[in-house]
Amino acid sequence: MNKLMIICIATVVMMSCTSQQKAEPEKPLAQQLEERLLSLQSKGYMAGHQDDPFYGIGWAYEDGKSDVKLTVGDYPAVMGFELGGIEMGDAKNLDSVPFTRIHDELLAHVKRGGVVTVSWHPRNPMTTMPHGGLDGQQWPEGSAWDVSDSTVVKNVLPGGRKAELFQTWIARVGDFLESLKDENDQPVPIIFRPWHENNGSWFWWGQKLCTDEEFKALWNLLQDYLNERGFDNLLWSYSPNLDGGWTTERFLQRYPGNDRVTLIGEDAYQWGTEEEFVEAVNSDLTFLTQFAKDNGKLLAMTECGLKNIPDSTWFSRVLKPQMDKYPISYFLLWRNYEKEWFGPVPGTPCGDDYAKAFKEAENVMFLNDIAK
Ligand code: BMA
Repeated sequence: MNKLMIICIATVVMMSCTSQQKAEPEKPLAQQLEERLLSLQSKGYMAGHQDDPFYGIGWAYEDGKSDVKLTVGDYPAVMGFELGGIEMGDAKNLDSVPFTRIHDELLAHVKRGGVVTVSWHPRNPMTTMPHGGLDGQQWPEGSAWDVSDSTVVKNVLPGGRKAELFQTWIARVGDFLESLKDENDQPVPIIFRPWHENNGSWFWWGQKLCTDEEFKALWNLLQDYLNERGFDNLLWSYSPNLDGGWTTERFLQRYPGNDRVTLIGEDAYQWGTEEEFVEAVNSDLTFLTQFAKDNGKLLAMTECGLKNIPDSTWFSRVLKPQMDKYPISYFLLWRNYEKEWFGPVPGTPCGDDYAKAFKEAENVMFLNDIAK
């Protein structure tokens, strides 16, 4: 054997060792996302927007368009998508966005390096009709906001009158999530945020609509079902609503458990005065920061905003200073729907204020700041 052959054999042996080392199973996608979010936090927090690529103020369904992009020249780092209606097998969600479009835009955002989060406002399984909303139902009858009956959660649990129907609903959620595959036919990481605002009583899974045990059983039913289907790409997020007075005891009453949640946060809108909002947000984020730290959880402002932004300095004066104080991973402004908008409106004073507050800030990340 000459020297060259020995070198060749040695190289092949070394290479096969290295490839064996590399053959270790990949970490679950949700864990990879968790680690990415943790590492991004060293630079600050991400800007997010619900339904960002679908429509904005004065436009709808124009490829590549986004009110955040029109305002600051870049997409938000985080985009939120909504599944309400998928449970019925509807072609469009409750906000009239075609599911095919949700599918494509969610994947497009992941492909460009963005982070995605998914919420679900399912109809009321006790009162909804086959074509929910279209058979003469009066809003909110039959919707997620139909709180006319406080036995809904109990009835979707095993043994309940709607248990079987509910199984078909969560199966459709599973099917849609399963369809979210990249061009290599691989699943993509998703922050999944079901049963939100559960400390309020405006959804059928809310505080006064079910017991703590029923709520937890509802959470577990959906989570266990999706886990059994093998999803390892869902990073589970628990987000009640702005409260203003969390105590550990009360927060734990409906908290699904450390083994079931990776990210905690809350939905915080300024519906009343600025002073009340600022006080409640600070009280809650102080509590949530400590809880997240003690329990090894990520923290985010999972929804927020001031409806129609009547104060054009709100982003810089009210929102940004509060977000700066806490170790949040992101904040997600709700959708820019013609009749009700929460994100920046391009070419207006609130848009300029948003750009000045967030785009020019060192500690706030948009897509290009996080894309690999
Ligand atoms: C709410 C509003 C509704 C919408 C729902 C789900 O807060 O924006 O108009 O249907 O979220 O996206």
